[in-house]
Amino acid sequence: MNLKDEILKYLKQEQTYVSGQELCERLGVSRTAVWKVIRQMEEEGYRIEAVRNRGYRLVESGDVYTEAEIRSLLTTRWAGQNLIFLDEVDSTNNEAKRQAEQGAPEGTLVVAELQNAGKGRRGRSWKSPKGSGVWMTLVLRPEFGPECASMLTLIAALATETGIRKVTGLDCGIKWPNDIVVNGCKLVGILTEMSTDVDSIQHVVVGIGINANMKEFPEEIRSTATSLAIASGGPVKRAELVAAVMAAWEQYYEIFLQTLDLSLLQDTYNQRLVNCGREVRVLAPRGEYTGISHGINHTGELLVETKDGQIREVVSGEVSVRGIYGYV
Ligand code: BT5
Repeated sequence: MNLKDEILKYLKQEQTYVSGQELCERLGVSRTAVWKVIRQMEEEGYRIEAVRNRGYRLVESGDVYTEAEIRSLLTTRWAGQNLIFLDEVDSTNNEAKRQAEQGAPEGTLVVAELQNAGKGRRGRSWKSPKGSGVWMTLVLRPEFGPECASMLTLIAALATETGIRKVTGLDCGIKWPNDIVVNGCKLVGILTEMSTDVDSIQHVVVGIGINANMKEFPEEIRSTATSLAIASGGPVKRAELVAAVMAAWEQYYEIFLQTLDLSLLQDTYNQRLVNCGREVRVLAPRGEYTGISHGINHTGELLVETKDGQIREVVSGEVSVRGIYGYV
């Protein structure tokens, strides 16, 4: 732990005044060193009260988005414990792949303030401005085969939805396979990419983009995108979101590993699926069709009942699903 991590942990733990002297003694550093870190923390958005003869007290923090703040909130055993925080990157998925190729361990999490080439599926772009979103990617080194990889996107959606609900209380839902929506607009996008060797996985990267504090969007996505701040009426603390999503991820992923399918998670997933029981339009490469969605099966395919009563198992990756009248 570096000095900032330690001071932050200490101030959070105590919740009352901690004297400069005590910090110096505990951490074995000079008063000047402590003072410098406190100044830096204030610049990052922490409000720290300094009272003569009593010491420092952490009053509150706004949307402080730093490595130390995320670390201080992580409750996981492995997910996100190897944390890489960057001010700017092309895409956290690309960086996670570069890290994985250099041997980064399972659970490595790349987080960036800004992506200058954020990616969606099939070459689409993902808007990732500075200061308002959670752009992050988790590295996995699974032992299961490539056929299981598409389920990871669904687990990520479940974890992200759980994390958002915990931090904001917002009633959002999953739009199969890779979106989270609220009020009919897209709040989160997920992009899973894998690198394989003949028939085994070398590594998988699971990228999650959460629109947290944006107040507006560029013209081309204005009618389909939204943010947590818009939907919940106020700013959210992004570090809390990262920690809550990682906690939920670790829990769901470990359940998934017990069976290597979604049989234990399917019911929870279907409860949170916005397009369950509704008429949907499936945009498949070989044409479009409509039907009633009945939720996912134990391997994550969406079950769609067409007019003739036939149940089709829609495989993610090939298709987009829309509501009959709009995006959801
Ligand atoms: C996705 O693709 O939804 C996957 C997005 C994954 C983003 C994360 S951020 C961290 C990690 N690093 C990356 O580079 N990517 C991942 P898709 O279903 O193809 O949707 C893409 C479409 O969503 C675009 O064509 C736009 O129409 C729309 N879009 C772009 N940016 C958006 C935003 N910030 N919010 C809502 N919609 C957006």
